[in-house]
Amino acid sequence: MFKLPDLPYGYDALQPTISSETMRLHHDKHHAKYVETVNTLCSKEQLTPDSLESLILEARSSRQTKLFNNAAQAWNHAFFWSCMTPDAHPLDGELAAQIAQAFGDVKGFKDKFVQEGEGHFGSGWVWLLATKEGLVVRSTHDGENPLGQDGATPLIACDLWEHAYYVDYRNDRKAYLGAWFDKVADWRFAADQLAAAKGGEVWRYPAPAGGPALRRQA
Ligand code: MN3
Repeated sequence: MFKLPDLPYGYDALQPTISSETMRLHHDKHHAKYVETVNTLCSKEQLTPDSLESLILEARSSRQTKLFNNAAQAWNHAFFWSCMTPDAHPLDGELAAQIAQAFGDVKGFKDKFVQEGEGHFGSGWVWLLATKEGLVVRSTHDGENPLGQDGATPLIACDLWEHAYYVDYRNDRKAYLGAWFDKVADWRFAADQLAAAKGGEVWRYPAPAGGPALRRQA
């Protein structure tokens, strides 16, 4: 069984950029429902995955759409909570250097990230990815995520679904993206992901409890 991870900060910690009302709905209702549905589907199909990551890859390759969408959304949201902090720190170090290489400078990167997110039609996510060709900004539809896609490592992601911003920004996705980038995006987390992409432990969803590991001991 996969657990819904707690937020790494309080519901009100990201105010005024993101209200506690949004965080409560987003974490306790939307994210919780994805995790619950994954567990229900796993029980029904008698699946005992070692990790959410392996389940996502398996569900994608076997075209189990409902399982994939819910597993990927469970992962994306936990990743997203880790991509934000009440204690935001400017972009610097190796991450800033690679951003300069790919986008000219931080402003060029912000413009690209916000434009990609604003221009993305419908629900999805906007990502900064580390690829073999350097850093890229990419958006994905609905629950889709970059795991297992051409070796890209996600460094940071922003939720483009309306539930992520409608309470606070109504239809102004661009304002949401700009404030998110400037005020709450955790560039230290992104920098850690970049370092890990070169040989280390990238972020992973908490391992399922009561799963295969327990049975192996029996
Ligand atoms: Mn969401």
